[in-house]
Amino acid sequence: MNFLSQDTIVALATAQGPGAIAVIRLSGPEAISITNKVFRGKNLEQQASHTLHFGTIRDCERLIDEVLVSLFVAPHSYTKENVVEISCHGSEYIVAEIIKILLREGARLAEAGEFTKRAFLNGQMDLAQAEAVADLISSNSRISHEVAMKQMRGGFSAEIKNLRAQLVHFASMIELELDFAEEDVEFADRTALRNLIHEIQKLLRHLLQSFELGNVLKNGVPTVIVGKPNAGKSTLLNVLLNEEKAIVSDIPGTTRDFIEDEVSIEGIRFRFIDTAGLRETEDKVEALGVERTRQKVEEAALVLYLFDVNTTSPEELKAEVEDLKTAGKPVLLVANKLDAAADKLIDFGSFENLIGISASRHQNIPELKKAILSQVKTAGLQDRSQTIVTNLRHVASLEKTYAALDDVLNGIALGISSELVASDIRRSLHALGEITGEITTDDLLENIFSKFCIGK
Ligand SMILES: Nc1nc2c(ncn2[C@@H]2O[C@H](COP(=O)(O)OP(=O)(O)OP(=O)(O)O)[C@@H](O)[C@H]2O)c(=O)[nH]1
Ligand SMILES: [Mg+2]
Repeated sequence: MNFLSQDTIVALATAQGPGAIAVIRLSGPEAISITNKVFRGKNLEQQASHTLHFGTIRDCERLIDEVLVSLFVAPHSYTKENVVEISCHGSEYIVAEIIKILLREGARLAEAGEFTKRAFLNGQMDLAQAEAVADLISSNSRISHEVAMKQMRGGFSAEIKNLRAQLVHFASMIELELDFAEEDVEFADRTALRNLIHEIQKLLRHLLQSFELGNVLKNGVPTVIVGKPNAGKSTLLNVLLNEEKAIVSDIPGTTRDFIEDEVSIEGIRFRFIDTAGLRETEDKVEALGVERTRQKVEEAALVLYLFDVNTTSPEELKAEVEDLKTAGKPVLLVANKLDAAADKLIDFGSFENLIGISASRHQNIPELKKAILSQVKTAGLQDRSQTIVTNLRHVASLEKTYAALDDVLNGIALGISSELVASDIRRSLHALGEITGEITTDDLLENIFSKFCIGK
């Protein structure tokens, strides 16, 4: 596949705002010649690829900045086009001036994700790899970084290609099955075909199941801390965040609105949400807070139910657990203020998923973190070679592939014509091809790359 772009695009590749240096990037047939027109130093059009050149950028005779220019001559660049990167001083004014004169010399402003889109269209990377570039940029924990890096380097694509190869193999078996049909070996052959499809579906199921974890890795785990007023929820939030984020006081009903922040535990991001204590109240503002707490429980992936062991009876806790169950979320019961009554925990021996702590004394917090982690399905993380799907678009395509294979199986069971079976196989191949971009539409590309930042 080769996509010949006429335009030369330009954009700031580093973050907006002042910095030590800023990098302005150009890509396209005229990238080097346009830069050369405003650059004083060596003649850039006569330099080798992968070389660096010091010089100045001038607007006619006015000196704009001293810069360092990196040259990448097509096809040896990120986009496979001519690429120039101008490192200038990181002033917003300088950046704006340089881009302005590059535009005047014939470049045009890049659209969001256009560099990476060109890299994809020119065959530098497939679509799943291009998407991983965006994931890599936004990765913010050890594991989300690891998964994005693996996908960008083609790990996931290799898995999809492997599935495709198996399906193509399957298609050829169908032809074989046709040949053998007349020789009356149909039954055995079909069993083999069915087994192959089952094998492929098993792989697909693995990939689909990995999304539960993949989604957690990408978006974090919203974890809501609920409980009666004064249970110590805000104290616990502060302990987990390692920061005095929420106001703590001995007045029940201190927290009115929810307070949240993110923290990483063993490489997985959790968003902890402290809430207004759950109770019947006459106070209008507090009542609103309680209502919002219920909403937060709806949105959460995990609920920490915190209670004061000194003032809560097992019967009360049981009633609360019943109530929480209706939300259908995993609940971890956290008995707080153990420092004041260490032996009280025995009363709660019959509860599952219960852990005792003292938030204010920082007791048992590592154990609590471990318990929180255990609520997240991290099974896939043990085996570092397993592919984890993190992208909803990929899930949709995998599901389509799976459904098409179901149709293949049904077709075989019903003894429909081989042509129809073959058409269902093609459908499954098509759906897989959407992931790596063998099959694309303009809308799809627009949708994917418009979410990138400008300059990437
Ligand atoms: N002894 C003891 N006191 C604690 C512990 N954790 C919190 N407290 C105290 O309990 C009181 C209430 O703590 P908060 O963290 O404000 O409780 P909360 O659940 O956020 O309360 P509301 O915001 O009113 O719903 C404060 O006086 C804390 O110092 C603990 O582990 N042991
Ligand atoms: Mg509070």
